[in-house]
Amino acid sequence: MAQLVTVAQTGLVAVVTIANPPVNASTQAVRVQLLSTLRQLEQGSDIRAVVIRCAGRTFMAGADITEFDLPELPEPHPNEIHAYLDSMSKPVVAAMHGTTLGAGLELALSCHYRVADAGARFGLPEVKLGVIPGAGGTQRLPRLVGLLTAVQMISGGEMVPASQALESGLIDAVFEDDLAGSALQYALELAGTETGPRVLSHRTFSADEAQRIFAKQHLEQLPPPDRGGHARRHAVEATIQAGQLPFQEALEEERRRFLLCRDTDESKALRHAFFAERAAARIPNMPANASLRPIQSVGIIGAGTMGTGIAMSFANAGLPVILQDLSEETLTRAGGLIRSTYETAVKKQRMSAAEADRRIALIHTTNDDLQLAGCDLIIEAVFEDFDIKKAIFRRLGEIARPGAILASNTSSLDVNVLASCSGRAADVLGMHFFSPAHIMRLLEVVRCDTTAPDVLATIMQLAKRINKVAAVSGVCFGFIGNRMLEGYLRETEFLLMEGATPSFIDQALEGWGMAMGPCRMIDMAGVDVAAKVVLEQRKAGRLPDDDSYRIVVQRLYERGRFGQKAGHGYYRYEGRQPVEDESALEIFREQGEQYGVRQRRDITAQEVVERCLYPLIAEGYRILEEGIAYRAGDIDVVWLHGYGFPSYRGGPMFYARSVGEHTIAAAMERFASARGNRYGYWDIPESLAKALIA
Ligand code: 3H9
Repeated sequence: MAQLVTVAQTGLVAVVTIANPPVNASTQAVRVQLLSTLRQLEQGSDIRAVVIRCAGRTFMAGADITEFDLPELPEPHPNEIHAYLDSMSKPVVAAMHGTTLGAGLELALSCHYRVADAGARFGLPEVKLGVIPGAGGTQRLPRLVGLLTAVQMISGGEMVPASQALESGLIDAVFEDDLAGSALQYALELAGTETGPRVLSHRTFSADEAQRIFAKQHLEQLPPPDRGGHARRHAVEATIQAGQLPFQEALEEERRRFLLCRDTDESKALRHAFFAERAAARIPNMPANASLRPIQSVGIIGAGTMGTGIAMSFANAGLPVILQDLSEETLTRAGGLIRSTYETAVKKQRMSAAEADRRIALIHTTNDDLQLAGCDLIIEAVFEDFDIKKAIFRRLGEIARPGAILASNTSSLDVNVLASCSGRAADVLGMHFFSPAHIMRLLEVVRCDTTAPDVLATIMQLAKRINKVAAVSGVCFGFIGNRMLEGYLRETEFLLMEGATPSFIDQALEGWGMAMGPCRMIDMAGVDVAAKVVLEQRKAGRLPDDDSYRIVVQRLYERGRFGQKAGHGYYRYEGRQPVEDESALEIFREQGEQYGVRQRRDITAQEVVERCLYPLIAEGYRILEEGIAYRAGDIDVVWLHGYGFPSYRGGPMFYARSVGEHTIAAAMERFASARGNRYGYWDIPESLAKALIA
C-alpha cells in the first residue's frame, strides 16, 4: 500500500501529513493509515500534541466521491476515526490550507483545535452532491458555531473564507504565512501546558428559541424533495436534531439519512454532473504534457453587452484586456457598464473598492484595432453578421502577432469559414460565451476542422483560469446548445398555435425544473435576436425551407414585440413581470389558423414537457453520433451551465438514461403518428432507436 500518511516529530509534537493528490480525498487507504497512525501516537510516551496537515494544494477536500457507488463505504468509516479522536488524551490540531470540505471539515471538527492560513476556505458542500454530511458534520458544526450558522452552511453548501470562519468560531487562529511553522508552534505551546483536548461531541447543545424558529422557517422555504430539495431537507432536519437527540443517536440518524440520500436519483444526477464537468475539460488523445501558448493579454473586438461581459470575465481573473470598438458611443456605454457592475459588487460587499478599481483599470478601451496587435488572444464579439465577421478575421490575419489565438464568439455562424478568412486557420476557434458573459459559467469551445491541438488545449486551460466550465463542440448549426434548443423552440411554437398559452408552457417546464420556460427565455434574450437567427439559418439552408417554420417568433418580430426590453413579446411586461397578453394570444391563434393547426383544449403539462424535451434530447443523440461532442457528459455540461437545465436531473443525456431511452423513443413514435412527421421532426436517431429493439 502506498504511503499516504507520514509522521515527523519536533520536540513533543508529532506532525501527521496526509498526501493523497490531487485533493487529499479521504479514500479507504487514507482512513486506514490515519487511524493506525493516530493509535500509535496516542501510545507514544514522547508525544504531547499532534498536528494533522495535508501536503499539496489543499487540506482534505472530502470523502472520495467514487466510493459512493459502492454498496458500503469501505472500512474504517470516517466516524471511527472521529470517535478515536474524541477519545484521545493528547490535543490534536488541524492545520488547514486550500479548501477544507465535506469529510475534510468533519475531520477538522473532530480535531480539538483548528488553525488555518489566511487563504483557506471551509464548507460542507455535500448537498451539492445530493447527500448530507455523513461523518458528524451536522452534529459537531452546530455545537461549534450555533444552529443558525450551521444550517446556513450545511443547507447552502457554500464555502466560507478564513476571516469569516474565525469570526464564527469555526477556527481558532489564522496565520498570515508559514502555516506549517505556525501550527507547529501552536501545538508546541499546547504541549507545554496542561491544556488538553476540547471534544465537541462531549458538549451538550441546545439551540435557543430564535435559532429553532429560523431553522424551521429555512426548512419550509426549501424546494420540494422531488425538485432538488431532497438532500437539503434531510441536511437541515439532521442539523436540527443536534439539539434534540443525544450525540451518538443523532450520529446514527445522520448516517441513515446520508445513505438514503446517496441512493436517490438526485444524488446520482449531481454526482454525474460533478464528474462530467471535470471530464469535459479533457481533450481526447491530447498528451498531458502538451505545450500551451502563453496568454497574458486579451483583445476583444466589439464593446456591446457581450464584449463588455467577456472583458470583465478576464479582468476578474487578473488578465489585462483591450476592448476595441469603432463607435465612441459604444465604448462610452461599455465603460459605464463596467463601472456600474463593479460599483454594485462593492455596494453588495462582494468585493473591496480597491479590488474593483484594480479590475476596472485592467480594461482599456480603444477605437484603434492596431492596439490589439500584441495581444495573445483576440476574441471577436460583434453582432451576428457573417460579412462583418469575415472582414474582421481577414483583418486579424493581417494585424495579429504571429502565434496569437483568434476566436469568434459567434453563436451560430460557420467558424470554419472565419478560420479560412484569417489566413491562419490553425490559430482559430470559437469561444461561445453566454450572456451575461461575466456571470454565466458556460463556455462552448468550438473546434474548427483546422484548429491546432495546442490552441484548443490552451483555451480549455484558460477557461478554468477565468472560472468557466468549458465543453468542446465541433462546427455545426448552433453548436451543441443552440442546435438542441431548436427542436425545443419549434415544439413550443406549435403548442402556442394549438392553444397553449405562454404561461402554461413556461409553468409546465419550470415546474419540471427548467430555470426559465422558453417564452420567458426568448423574451429576455430578445425576440429580434431569435427571429434573425431563424431567418439567417433558413437562408443558409440549415432549417426547413417552409414559411410556417418558427413563424410565431417571426410574426412577433414583425410587430415590434421584441420581448422584455420592448415591454412586450410573448408576454406583456409590467416592469419585469410577464403578464399574459390577449394580443399575443391572438397572433398565435391567427398563425394556427393560417397554417391549419388544430386548436385543442386537452394539452397537459406532461405533453408540454415531453414534446419540448424529447426533440432536444434526440438532437443530443445525433450530436454524439456525428462526433460533434466528445461525450454525452459534455452535452449535459452545456445544458446544466448554459440553459438552466435542473442539476438534479443531471442534464438531458443523463435524464434520457434515467427516464429510459425506450420511453423516449416510444413517445417520439407516438408523436410522429399522432402529429405527422414533416421534415423528420420526430425521426428517432439511430442510437436511440436501438432502445426500441432492445
Ligand atoms: C463528503 O465528504 C461526504 C462526507 O460528509 C461523508 C462521508 C461518509 N472525491 O475540481 P478539480 C477530483 S462528500 C474524488 O478539477 P480544483 C476531481 O474529480 C465530498 N475525487 O480541482 C478531479 O479529478 P480529475 C465533499 C475528487 O482545484 C481532481 O480531483 N467534498 C474529489 O478546481 C481535481 O479536481 C466535495 O464535494 C472527491 N471528493 O477544485 C468537494 N474532489 O483530475 C468536491 C475532487 O481526474 N471537490 N476530485 O478530473 C471540489 O469541489 C473541487 O475538486 C475542489 C478543487 C474545490 C476541492
